[in-house]
Amino acid sequence: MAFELPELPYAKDALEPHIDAQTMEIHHGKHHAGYTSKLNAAIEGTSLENESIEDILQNISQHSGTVRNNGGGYYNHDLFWKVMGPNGGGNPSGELADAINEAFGSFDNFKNEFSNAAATRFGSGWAWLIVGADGKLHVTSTPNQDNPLMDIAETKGTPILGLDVWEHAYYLKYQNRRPDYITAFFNVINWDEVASRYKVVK
Ligand code: MN3
Repeated sequence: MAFELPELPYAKDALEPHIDAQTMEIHHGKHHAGYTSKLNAAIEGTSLENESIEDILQNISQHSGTVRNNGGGYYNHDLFWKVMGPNGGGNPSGELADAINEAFGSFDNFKNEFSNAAATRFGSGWAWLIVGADGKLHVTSTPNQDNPLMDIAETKGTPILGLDVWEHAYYLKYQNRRPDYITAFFNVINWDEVASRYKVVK
C-alpha cells in the first residue's frame, strides 16, 4: 500500500502574509510530493509496504538512506502542515500550557529555546517540540529529514510541533533571514492541534 500525499488542510494562501502562497505551493506540491513518491518507489515490493510510517521511522537504522531521507520527509511535512493554520498564533492553553510552563519555566522561555534551536540548526533540518520517554516536553533539532521518532536520533521522543528550516521553506519570501521566518512561524502555529497531539502522547 503506497503512502499518499496529504491534502493541505487550508488554502495555499491561508498563511499569508507569514508564509506566502508560492512557497506553500512549491513546498507541498513539489517537495512533499517528491518525498512521497520517492518513499513509495523505495519500499515497493518490500515488507515496508505493510508498515506504518511511524514503525518504519522507529527502525530507520535498518533501512536505506533513501528510506531515511524520504520517509522522514514524508512524515515531517505531514506534521508541519497540520500544526499550522490560518487562525493560528497566540499562546497554548490548558494542560499543554501547564506542561510548557513546567518544562521551560514560561511560554517565552520555550519560545526562545525553540527559536534558538531552529536558528542554530546548521544547514538543513528541523526544530521540534517533543514528548520524551520521561513524559516531559523537550526542544530538540535534527539534520536533513531526520526526526526524533528515528532510532538514530540523538534526542528521541514524539514530535508534537515541528518547524522546517530548510531554505526551500522560506527563501522566496525571507531569503537568508531565517530568524524572521522563525518569528513569523509563531503567528501561524495551530496550538489546538499541538495540544491534541500532546494529549495522545503524554
Ligand atoms: Mn520542507
